Amino acid sequence: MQFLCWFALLTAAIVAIGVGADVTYDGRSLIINGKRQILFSGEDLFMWPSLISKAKEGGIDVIQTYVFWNLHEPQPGQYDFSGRRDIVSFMKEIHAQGLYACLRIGPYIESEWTYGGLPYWLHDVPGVVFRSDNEPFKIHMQNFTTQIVNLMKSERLYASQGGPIILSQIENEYKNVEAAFHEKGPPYVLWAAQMAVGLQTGVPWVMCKQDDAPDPVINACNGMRCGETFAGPNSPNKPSIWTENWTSQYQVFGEDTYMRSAEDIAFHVALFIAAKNGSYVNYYMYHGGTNFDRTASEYVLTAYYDQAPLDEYGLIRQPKWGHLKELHAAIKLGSDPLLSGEFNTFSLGQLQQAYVFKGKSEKCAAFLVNNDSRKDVVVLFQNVSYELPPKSISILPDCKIVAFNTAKVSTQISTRSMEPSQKFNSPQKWEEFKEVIADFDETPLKANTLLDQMSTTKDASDYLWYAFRFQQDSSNAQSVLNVNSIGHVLHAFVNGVFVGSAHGSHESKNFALQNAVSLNKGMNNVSLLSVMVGLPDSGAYLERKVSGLRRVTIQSGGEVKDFTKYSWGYQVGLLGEKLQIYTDSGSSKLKWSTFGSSGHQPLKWYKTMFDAPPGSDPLALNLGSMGKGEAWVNGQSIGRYWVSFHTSKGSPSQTWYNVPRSFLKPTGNLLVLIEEEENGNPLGISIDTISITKVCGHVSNSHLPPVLSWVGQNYQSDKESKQHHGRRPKVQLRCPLQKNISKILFSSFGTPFGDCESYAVGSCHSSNSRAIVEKACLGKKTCTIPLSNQNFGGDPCPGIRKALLVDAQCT
Ligand SMILES: *[C@@H]1O[C@H](CO)[C@@H](O)[C@H](O)[C@H]1NC(C)=O
Ligand SMILES: *[C@@H]1O[C@H](CO)[C@@H](O)[C@H](O)[C@H]1NC(C)=O
Ligand SMILES: *[C@@H]1O[C@H](CO)[C@@H](O)[C@H](O)[C@H]1NC(C)=O
Ligand SMILES: *[C@@H]1O[C@H](CO)[C@@H](O)[C@H](O)[C@H]1NC(C)=O
Ligand SMILES: *[C@@H]1O[C@H](CO)[C@@H](O)[C@H](O)[C@H]1NC(C)=O
Ligand SMILES: *[C@@H]1O[C@H](CO)[C@@H](O)[C@H](O)[C@H]1NC(C)=O
Ligand SMILES: CC(=O)N[C@H]1CO[C@H](CO)[C@@H](O)[C@@H]1O
Repeated sequence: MQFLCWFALLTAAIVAIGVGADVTYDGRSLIINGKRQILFSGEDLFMWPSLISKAKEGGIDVIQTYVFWNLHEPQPGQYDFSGRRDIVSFMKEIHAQGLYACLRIGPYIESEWTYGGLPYWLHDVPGVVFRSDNEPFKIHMQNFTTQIVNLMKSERLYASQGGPIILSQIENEYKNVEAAFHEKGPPYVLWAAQMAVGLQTGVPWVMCKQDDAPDPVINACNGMRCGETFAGPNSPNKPSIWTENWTSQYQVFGEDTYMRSAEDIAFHVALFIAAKNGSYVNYYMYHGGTNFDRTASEYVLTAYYDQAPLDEYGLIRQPKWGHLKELHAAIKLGSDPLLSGEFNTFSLGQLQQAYVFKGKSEKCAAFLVNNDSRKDVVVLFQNVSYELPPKSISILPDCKIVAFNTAKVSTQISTRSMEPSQKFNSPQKWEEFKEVIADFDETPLKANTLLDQMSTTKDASDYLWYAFRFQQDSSNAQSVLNVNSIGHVLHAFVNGVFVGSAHGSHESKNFALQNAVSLNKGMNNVSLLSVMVGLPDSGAYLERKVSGLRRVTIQSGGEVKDFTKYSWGYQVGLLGEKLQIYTDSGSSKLKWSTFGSSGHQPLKWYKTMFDAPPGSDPLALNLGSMGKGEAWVNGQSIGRYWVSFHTSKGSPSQTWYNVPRSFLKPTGNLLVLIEEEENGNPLGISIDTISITKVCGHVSNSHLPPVLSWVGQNYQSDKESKQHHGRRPKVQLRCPLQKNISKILFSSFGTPFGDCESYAVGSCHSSNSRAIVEKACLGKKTCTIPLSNQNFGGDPCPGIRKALLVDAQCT
């Protein structure tokens, strides 16, 4: 019933707008309006109202977000807070839904965002050294931070003014690089803290991973296992805050998805609360979304944390979302003793530990931890036996009844499907435009050396042409072109003919291209297109990082000609980019050809029109037939795609690319792609709808609170156990919005084999299983089926622990 208190508190805060909430902290937690708080926070990059409400329903109290300097100040002194950049409206939406906000200003943010959020123009400020005790950097950092804080203040968005913002962050994981800055590091930390505090927001500041954060800035933990790794606040007066609990991991092209289970996340969150006095946990990410445009950093995928509790498309990912929701509720049931009780810990066995919080008036909450990753154990706690599955924590909000165990997932598992809605398989629908291969003579910029790609393009494009020409005395078919590059992809052309491509990876950025080429007698033109897949986002001295070609040689017969120091011509970007041919107006500036008229060759633009698929399901382009490039819908970039870079398992890291419905008109939408590779085939593209099509629940008798199933003298009747939070095991199914359960694919009460991915009837199976479940669920949006003999018309196998597995289709 903490939830009621919680909402009451917020209502009070909203009514009290103008008066302002007082946000302070002590060694236990943040204190808002004099009240201690345990807070669960969800990180997200630009969530829409429905996402905020799904987060709230999942037991999230705080929305934490970064501020992206390079989005908001694209040119020095020119600020942009329009459209997706409207951070004020975002804060107001959070407030309107009764949640708090944590604003991570940075302004260095890393976050797999291009250049770590710093605008590229900062690189060209004379004498600048990023993130150190360096005047030019500090001036710009202070200006931007002040700009954001003043904007928030002018809209009265700090909790101290009655707004939602209860915390702000300055810098980001600086400890990782501090040593590299030698004597310029520590004074910068001190300066950043004082500068931030001096802005007088009326709410606390945090520095994450900065164990020496200067007072009164709170040092916070980032990581996957803060319950084990966090050394704790650096002062007894500061609370234990976890700003980034990675719900999975960001993904790069060429790598497989990292799956972090709901059980593992729940274990570490419960441990942080129990063992580290944790009072604030933020999920990184709760919703990641999409790196539209060219905003992802080096090699980082366009989809960002699709494995988060709310997936890339904003759909609820189960069981992660539901399991964490139950965890939040269980922890909050014990808020009183947790926040004001006395703490004790004692051993329950070799690898088992109890963490007990005893409050006034005998209120008590306990966490029973089994750190044995293989064995199920039974422990005795206050004379009662509890069964603890391997690597799990049971939460007893009253020190008696288990409200939650981190390893027992009773939430349904949902399956997401992509269904083609429109195919683009007709050649008549497409037009194409062959990108012009840059030629030395035509290049606008010349230099007698290989230039760094970043300082040449200034991030205006991923593409930089490096061109040269040379005289060859004889024609020689045996020549070999050798290029060494550090960023990130290379396509090579000799005399206008494609000769080969090569690329590096997130792990190894150096790569070489080595291709046989045939040279003409006389003049030869070599054009090398170097392509970056995002700027770097981390490391010390980011401003010194360079990219692009490092060495170029041609071997002919026995002779090696080195062109590294030679007369080079440069062109930033492609012609199609310059003309913005992906926009309505730009696409009419040139003559498109019929599809297929220019044969197979890399570097082609493709264009088609399409109508928005009916309905409201999220949409994505299936680009599985393409190679590498970027795609635009009505002039808006939906990001880079790269499906030809396969993972070790032989599949693309990302096949589907999010197309928000807000980018679309009902009819006549313009789709344009630049395809860099020869084999990309737009005829295989489709626009797909994305939805949850299947839900499955699997619970067994072991989901009963252990006091019921294990200790004879403590056995309680069904009637009694119902009073204990209604926690009788049951399968609960829920189809997403606008969908009902249309078919029961499998149902077995007994001892079914397997799990929700593959299953079969076991030796014990109630013959009523299907009929009972169909009756309860068919045609409904949600249904609940209790796991009880009574419900299934009798016990199919007395004396045996039973389970119920139901798999259902949603349409
Ligand atoms: C910083 O902000 C101040 C006040 O807005 C302005 O006068 C100054 O030009 C800015 N400095 C830089 C380097 O942008
Ligand atoms: C948690 O708080 C208790 C009581 O304030 C203290 O004894 C204990 O050391 C703290 N634990 C950590 C990990 O900070
Ligand atoms: C659990 O065991 C692992 C590995 O043995 C150890 O690293 C970790 O610190 C332990 N955690 C707890 C909470 O005891
Ligand atoms: C546990 O049992 C012992 C012996 O029966 C008894 O003395 C003690 O009071 C009991 N403790 C609790 C917490 O019930
Ligand atoms: C090389 O480029 C020059 C200048 O555009 C052109 O005149 C010449 O024909 C090209 N040579 C070859 C072999 O393509
Ligand atoms: C789902 O069921 C409800 C009530 O049973 C019904 O009103 C609704 O039309 C159904 N929706 C679909 C999409 O079948
Ligand atoms: C992104 C990142 O730094 N992930 C780290 C998260 O924590 C795990 C385990 O502690 C590390 O292995 C990852 O590198």
